[in-house]
Amino acid sequence: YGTPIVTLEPGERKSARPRKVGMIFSGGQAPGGHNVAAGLFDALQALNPDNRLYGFLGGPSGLLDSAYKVLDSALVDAHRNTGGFDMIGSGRTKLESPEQFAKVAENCKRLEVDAIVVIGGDDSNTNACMLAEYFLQNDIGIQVVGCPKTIDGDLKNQQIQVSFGFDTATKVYSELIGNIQRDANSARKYWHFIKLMGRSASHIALECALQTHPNLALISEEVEGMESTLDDIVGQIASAVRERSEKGFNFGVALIPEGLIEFIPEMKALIAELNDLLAANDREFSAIAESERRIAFLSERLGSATAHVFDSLPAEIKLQLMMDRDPHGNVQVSRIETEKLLIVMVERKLEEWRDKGEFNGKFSAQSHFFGYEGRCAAPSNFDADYCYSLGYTAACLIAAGKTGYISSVRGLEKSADEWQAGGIPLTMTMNLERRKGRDVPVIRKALVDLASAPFATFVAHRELWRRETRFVYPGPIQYFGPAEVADRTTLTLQIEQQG
Ligand code: FBP
Repeated sequence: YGTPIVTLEPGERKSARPRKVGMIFSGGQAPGGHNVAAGLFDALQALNPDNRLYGFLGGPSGLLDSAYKVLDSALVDAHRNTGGFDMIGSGRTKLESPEQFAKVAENCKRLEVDAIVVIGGDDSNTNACMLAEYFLQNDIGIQVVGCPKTIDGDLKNQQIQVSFGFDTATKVYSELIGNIQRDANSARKYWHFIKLMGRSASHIALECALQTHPNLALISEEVEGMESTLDDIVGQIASAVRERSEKGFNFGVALIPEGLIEFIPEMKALIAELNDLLAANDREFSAIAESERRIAFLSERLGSATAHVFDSLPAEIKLQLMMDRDPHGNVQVSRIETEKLLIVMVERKLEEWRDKGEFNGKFSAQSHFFGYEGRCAAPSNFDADYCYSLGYTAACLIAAGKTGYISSVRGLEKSADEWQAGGIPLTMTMNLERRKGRDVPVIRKALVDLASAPFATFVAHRELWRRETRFVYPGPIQYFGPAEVADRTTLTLQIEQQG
């Protein structure tokens, strides 16, 4: 705590002692991970050709099991500019207890690894910080450096402009949304409900909306801010369907952020109560095999208000809500088919209106979920350059003896030759949060800021996009051509920098 931000400056090359450095990918895939490895490898070779890079396999568990591969030039070269984390794999094991830290120390000591690079999101970098602190306090002499990764875009703050992978993933999704919009506008017979990954935060949905101008895009943070109920949201979508139908447009595109369900107050209360119920009745509940009995078991034990919400949901959604939680105790939102839930509920609402003579149009819907399509795409030029720079910078931080830092590259709105590389103390990115009854330091997930310029830009245009058909079809990622096309960043980043 209390260490300064550092920047890399040109200087004399000094000879550095040979080192062994370990790296892991932690959590979900994000385009550009292999370029982080390439940058790290190249910098280590430039610092001392005897340096060695070890890739621990399958994420944090590789550090605990001492499962690794030596990353040599043949392996690294074969993966440059490719998507995915398949060179060494990734995983979601949490590395957080002192026992685990001691095991990592023991394994690294045996291999003579004296620095670890953790490529991960908010939770993984929080844990990287704890690991660095543990090594310092116990005089273990292993350095830890983080790298900001996640397509979700929620690892950002005053110091970190964007996590890697967000740029490529949103460009891939926007291409696909554009293709669907073109189809919708050609056939003119379907409403397409498209759920987009992003876990809790709606950065991906917002960026894709800015890129493609759909008729509707829900932003979970706004839903929470306005305390909208499920019925409000369904009403809002159904009204848009009716409004467009009255103009002869029986088609449209609606974007739905993956985490929406957790931001609707009554659903949030339901999920919280289900979490408690499932934890308290684990054994009894696991012994029930039939879906209907599982549903009844929970319905009988919920409070009356939450039971009412639960009972109103289609059976598939009830079952999805009771699926296993992830290792962080979160509902696996990628497995809850919110897009289908909304289609069913909008259909019901429109039928009610039809019976009352308030709707006489057509509504036929298709559902889609875009997530895995974009997480391992070949990195855009931006992500390829950004990731390589993050990896190269991580090696420089290690060579400079830094620990508890996150590799940082700033000025990303400018061209790559003007970027500023350096390191941010991880503690500077942390806040105290109450978890399981204790105040613990964590890197806070950055949700969409409703006072931000990107959100304001969206709000200024959404009515027009809803009423009319102003679709934009961005097409595929460009790798060659003028820099303003091939190297352009996300609209979120551009608008944020313009203020
Ligand atoms: P990270 O936060 O680990 O980068 O994961 C991102 C993400 O793609 C989320 O958008 C999504 O909710 C989740 O991973 C899906 O997890 P899984 O890969 O385990 O299905």
